[in-house]
Amino acid sequence: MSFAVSASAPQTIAALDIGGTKLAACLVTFAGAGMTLSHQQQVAMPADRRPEAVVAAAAALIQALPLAEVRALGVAATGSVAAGRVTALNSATLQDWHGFDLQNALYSATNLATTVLNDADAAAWGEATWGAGRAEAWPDLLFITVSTGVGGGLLLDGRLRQSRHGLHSEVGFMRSQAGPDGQALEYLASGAALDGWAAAQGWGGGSREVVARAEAGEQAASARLDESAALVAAKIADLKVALGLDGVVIGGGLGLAAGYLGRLRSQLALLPALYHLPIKAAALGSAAGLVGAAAWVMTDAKSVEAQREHS
Ligand code: BMX
Repeated sequence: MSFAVSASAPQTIAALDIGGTKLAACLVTFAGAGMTLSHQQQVAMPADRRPEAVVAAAAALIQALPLAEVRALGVAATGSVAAGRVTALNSATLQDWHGFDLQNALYSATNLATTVLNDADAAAWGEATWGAGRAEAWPDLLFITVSTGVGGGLLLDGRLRQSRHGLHSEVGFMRSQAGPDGQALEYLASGAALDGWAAAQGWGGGSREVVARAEAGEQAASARLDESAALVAAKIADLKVALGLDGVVIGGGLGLAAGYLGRLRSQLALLPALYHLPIKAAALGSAAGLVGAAAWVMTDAKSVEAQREHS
């Protein structure tokens, strides 16, 4: 889908983020050199996480927005995305999503031209163009969300890495232990992994309680967070030397929780200097995916340079 854009006239895009635990939507208006979010709203993911139920809840959220001036819909969705179709890698997050044509389903439900990106890819694009990467000379940028899952988005030479089959930059599905029983990072380091660990300690407050206890100085909680941060830091280190990354941006509910970024930096600092690189917090916070999905719709050239020239 191509969207010719006049640089001067304001353009409003509806944005939708389908995450592990919530659906969020807003309008994103691009005018001259500025970008504004408005009408932000959020609901919990429906208990039924199959495609039809999620599309119905998402369509209701979008239809509640004032759509008169809206020219298209940009979507950030958890799961691997190829040509608008979504496949869940983690079947606890989305059920029965096997190449589901989300782009077409949302187009049919809203009548808006729809473009779908993976949520971490969208957030990477949002942070590179309007967030923490904007002030940096980081053409090779990795975004990692530590949230329900652990997701990744990668810019190489200022271009968002996309693959024909959709399976790319999935940092959470890199394996974390050697051998046939090695678990993927996500099942050890994510918010959902910490929720499970908290429950096993008899704590009802999930990963948030782990963070609160660690901040209050409780040793077991602190060690468990360090373990998560060390696993993520090891992946960052590997990707830095493999890809020549300039910097990393961290997002997600756990990634942006008190103390997590500091733990990540400390764990990376324990490794030899060749693995070191700057790590920043997502400047757009939980809106990174919304902004990125909308910004992606706005530029045909799909390079950070083109996006900056445009804005
Ligand atoms: C999972 C995977 C990624 C996603 C990441 C973060 C699914 C359904 N999702 O690794 O595609 O980017 O989670 O997304 O397999 P979250 O919002 O679900 O945490």
